[in-house]
Amino acid sequence: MRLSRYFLPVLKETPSEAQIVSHRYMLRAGMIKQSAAGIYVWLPLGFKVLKRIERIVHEEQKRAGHIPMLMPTLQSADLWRESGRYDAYGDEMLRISDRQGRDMLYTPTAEEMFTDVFRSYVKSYKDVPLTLYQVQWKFRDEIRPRFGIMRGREFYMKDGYSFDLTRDDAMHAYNRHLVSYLRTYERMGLQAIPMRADSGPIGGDDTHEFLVLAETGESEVFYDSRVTDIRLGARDIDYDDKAQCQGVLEEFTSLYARTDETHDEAEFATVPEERRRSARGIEVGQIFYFGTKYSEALGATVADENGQQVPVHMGSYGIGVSRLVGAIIEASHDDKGIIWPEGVTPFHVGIVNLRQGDAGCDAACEEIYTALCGAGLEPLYDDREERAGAKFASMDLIGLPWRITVGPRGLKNGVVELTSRRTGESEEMSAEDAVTRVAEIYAPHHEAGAVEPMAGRSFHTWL
Ligand code: 5CA
Repeated sequence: MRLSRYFLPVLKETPSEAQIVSHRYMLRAGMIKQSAAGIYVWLPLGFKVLKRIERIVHEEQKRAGHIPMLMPTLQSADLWRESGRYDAYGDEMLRISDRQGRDMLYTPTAEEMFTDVFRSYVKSYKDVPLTLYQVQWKFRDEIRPRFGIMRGREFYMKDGYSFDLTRDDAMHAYNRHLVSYLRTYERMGLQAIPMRADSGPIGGDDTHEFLVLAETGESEVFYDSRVTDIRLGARDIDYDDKAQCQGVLEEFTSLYARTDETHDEAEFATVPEERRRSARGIEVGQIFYFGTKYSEALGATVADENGQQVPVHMGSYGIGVSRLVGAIIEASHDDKGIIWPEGVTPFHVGIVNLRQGDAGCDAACEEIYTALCGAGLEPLYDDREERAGAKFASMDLIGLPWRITVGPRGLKNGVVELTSRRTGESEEMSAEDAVTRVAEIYAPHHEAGAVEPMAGRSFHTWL
């Protein structure tokens, strides 16, 4: 993309309404624009990051064997009356009536809808286990929408629902989700710690929230500092292997880590004092096992091996896709702007032409641009007639992890400059070497997503 042809409405002033850094930078970098309280326009740059995050979520869900589909956002109240949640959900549910006076609602979550699909088609134990999911807009009429997209009223969520014959199988679905979530967040350059939590209006006994530690987080958390040393890394996971998934869950959840809702002072006191931490965190996902709560209410049963009708055991699993955009910025920025992790960056590398209009510089930039595109990368080429200082400031603000700077002085010596946004370190090298280096940096990220059924790169191959 050439910046002269893009739409990147960068702001010079710091917007006064933004209280936390991610909100400030998202507004300044031209990623979002507020439309109403807790409702945002996703401008091109923000939309791109949102889609990068969504893609990783899809890839990891697919890898774990889960099946994507899509539910309507407007749903009939009748279905929610069956579960009892139409009345129980309270003011967070946006209720609408259509021209016939029928009660409708904008989906705040989708347990009922998925359970209804299941009960309509699945009749036998042979058709489970089954995990269906979607990435879809949700609406919750939050009392205090704040921090930009972090606590929005409209937000983008991945929500998955598992259906199993037995509790034991359902616990495997729960464990499998936990493992797939760890991988999902790590690919985004985040550490999200699973913590024992409270289930709220979704219900159920077993639930973990995934928290990214950040001073601006809304949740208060308590943990053993050793949990921050554990990584999933590149280990091979067989998602059908019950023992392996259970083992990973134990590894990640044996140490003390809880949100304030389930915090237990007495148990916390058994953690050696020097390892006890209390901090704040951003909740970027939550998984629930709730047994037969919805399947019994809605009559989602299957015939077991003896022909007996039994309600299925269920769980639901959420990832805050739009909230992740903010969480990643909270975890990765400096005083000049955002620093995108390679896994989610909107463009892989910026090209800054220090002397636009100079034949040599223009030609070198064009060559680098073409070579990067040829290597399957997406560069953002700042080809505007602007001062070098202004170009650098915009690049730093929007936070691309790598920058190639092309100027007349370097070109005389046959070199350009490759700069890391994170460290600020620059290295001179030939234009060819810079392209090769950037391609090498991104190779593992391409591979991570290159599982067989979605090896291609177009939108449709996510699904
Ligand atoms: N049905 C279950 C799991 S699919 C569910 O709704 N879970 S949830 O309520 O925990 O939401 C899932 C995730 O969505 C949360 O972990 C959080 O990251 C995100 N989320 C929830 N409310 C908001 C909000 N108001 N703004 C932005 N993200 C939100």
